[in-house]
Formats: sequence, C-alpha cells, structure tokens
Amino acid sequence: MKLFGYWRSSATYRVRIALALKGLDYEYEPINLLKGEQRSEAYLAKNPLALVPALETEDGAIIVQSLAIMEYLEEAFPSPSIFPTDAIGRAKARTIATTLASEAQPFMNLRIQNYLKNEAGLDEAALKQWLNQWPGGAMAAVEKMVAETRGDFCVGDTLTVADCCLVPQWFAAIRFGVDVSGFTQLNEIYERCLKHPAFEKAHPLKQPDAVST
Ligand SMILES: N[C@@H](CCC(=O)N[C@@H](CS)C(=O)NCC(=O)O)C(=O)O
Repeated sequence: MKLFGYWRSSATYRVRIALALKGLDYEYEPINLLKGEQRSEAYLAKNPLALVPALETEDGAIIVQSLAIMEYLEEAFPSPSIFPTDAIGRAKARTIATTLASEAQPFMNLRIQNYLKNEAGLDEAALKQWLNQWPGGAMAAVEKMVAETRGDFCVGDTLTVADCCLVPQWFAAIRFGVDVSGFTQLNEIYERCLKHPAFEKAHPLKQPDAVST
C-alpha cells in the first residue's frame, strides 16, 4: 500500500495511527501542502478534493477520506480491530471520530485558514476566536461524549478509531492555539495514547517529510 500525505496533516496522522495499530507496512509519498502539491494535476487525479490523505491499495485502488480509509483497513485487515466489539460501542466510536473529522478539523484546515486571513480579512485575534468557536466548540462536545463512553481510551479500554481521530485533532488544536485547558478527559486520553508505540510511530515529527517545509 502507498499513503499519500503530509507530516503535519491531522487527517493523514489518523490514517498513520490506524496503519500502525494494525501493524501494516506501507510506502509513504509526501504531498507538500505548503508548496500546493495537493493541487498538482497528478495528485488531483487521485483526489479531486485536493486534500490529503489518499491511500493506494495493493490492488491499485485509490481511497480518499480518512474515515473511509480507516473503515477499509478494518475490513481488509480485521485483526487487530480498531472498532469496539459491540454495535453500540462501534456507533459511539464512529460518532466521536465523525465529530472530530467533520465538525472540528474542517474549520481549521489550511485552505480555510488561508481564506479567512487572505480573503475575508480576519486578523490573528479574529482567527483565534474562530478556531476556539468552531473546532474548540466541537472538541467541547467530544469532551462531554467521552465522559459517558471512556475507559482508558475514548470508548472503553481499547484503542479505537475515535482515538485515531482524537490525538491528531488535539495536536492541531495546540498548534493553532485552541484553548484546550478545560478538556481534562480528552487530555488524559491523549497523554495515554501518546505513550503507545503505534502513536509514537505515527507522530508527525517522526515522518520523513517532517523537516522538508
Ligand atoms: N475529510 C478529509 C479531510 C482532509 C483534509 O482536510 N486534509 C487537509 C490536511 S489535514 C489538507 O489536505 N489540506 C490541504 C489544503 O487545505 O489545501 C479527510 O478526512 O480525509
């Protein structure tokens, strides 16, 4: 398999964690977002959305959208699983993953932040307010969700797709100055996840393109 991604991309980071949890080997092809490589003709042929990640499977299929990629990995390589064993648990894990991937991350995406600064004229203070209102607001909801579902991790005591989404979202939130000080449950889970070897391997700073910007 080949993963097209970017070291600091939170959506790519999710998939790297899932691949590492499943112990899967893959090739990595960096797409430099700061150089606009996501908009190159070659990459657009893989993902017309001009977003990373994309996964090329062993059969040559291209899958985009990190949640769809993680669902594919689960179906193609079921063991070890990154989903809870019961239907309610799976639904809760998907709820948390979807909330982080759809209600938090898109509001802090590079192209959105560029638009807000360069087209809509937001200054640093207004941008920070935006980030705390939208990604921060969605994370506040997830803090409440995990209060009901958590054990050692987001849903129970086993790592799931929810944790694959939480850690990159937390990493991005810190990077962009979202106030996470009130999210004590998420912080505890984040710190525990970071100690796991799969999360260590998937960390942005461990990626080959980490210093190439
Ligand atoms: N919903 C997509 C989001 C992908 C996404 O937003 N990727 C960002 C990096 S985390 C990106 O490629 N941004 C490029 C840009 O904004 O131009 C997924 O889950 O895969």
